[in-house]
Amino acid sequence: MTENFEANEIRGGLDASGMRFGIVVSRFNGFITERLLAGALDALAHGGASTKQSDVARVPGSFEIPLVAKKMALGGSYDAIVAIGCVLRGETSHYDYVCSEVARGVQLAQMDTGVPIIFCVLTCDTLEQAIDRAGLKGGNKGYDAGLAALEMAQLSRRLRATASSSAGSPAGSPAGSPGSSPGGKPPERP
Ligand code: INI
Repeated sequence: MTENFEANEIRGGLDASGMRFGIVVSRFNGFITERLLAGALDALAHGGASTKQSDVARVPGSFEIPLVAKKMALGGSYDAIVAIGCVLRGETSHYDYVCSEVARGVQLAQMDTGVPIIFCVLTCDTLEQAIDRAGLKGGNKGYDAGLAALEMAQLSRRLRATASSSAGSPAGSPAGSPGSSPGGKPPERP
């Protein structure tokens, strides 16, 4: 006889209730990054988030994003963070250094802290390509990042709730580690 085992699927939805979001925005190529920020805030509003549920930190350039994203994550009060920047290829290898360090730094920051950090750093050859991705032909990548933040925030909460219901510890608290609270202790390193 065959039995029908159904897997328990854990998904993140797009409901922002009770969530807090941190957004780091680079001022370099602000013409693009401000549009991406508007798109991200639009997506969070789509999930029901009021502007009071998000804090925006501005940094000089994309290279500075990972440190500030990590500091926000370590604060323990955000369910997800969105990292917004725009790097345009110039005539030197500067572009390659900034691109690789911001990508590596953001990934390290989210792996170190356990807080989802959505990567919304455009890396384009031309300004036209960036414009297309900040509200024209390519849609708005900031909006996509906002949706990803909603989904990852909720998925992380659900995973924490699942883990604590099997371990018998408190569940459903925002950000970071099991049992952490807004403004509380920084999440423990995994
Ligand atoms: N920062 C960007 O965000 N985008 C760029 O295209 C860029 N370019 O081309 O130089 C850029 N440079 C600045 C860099 O991110 C740092 O702010 C700077 O090097 C100071 O650390």
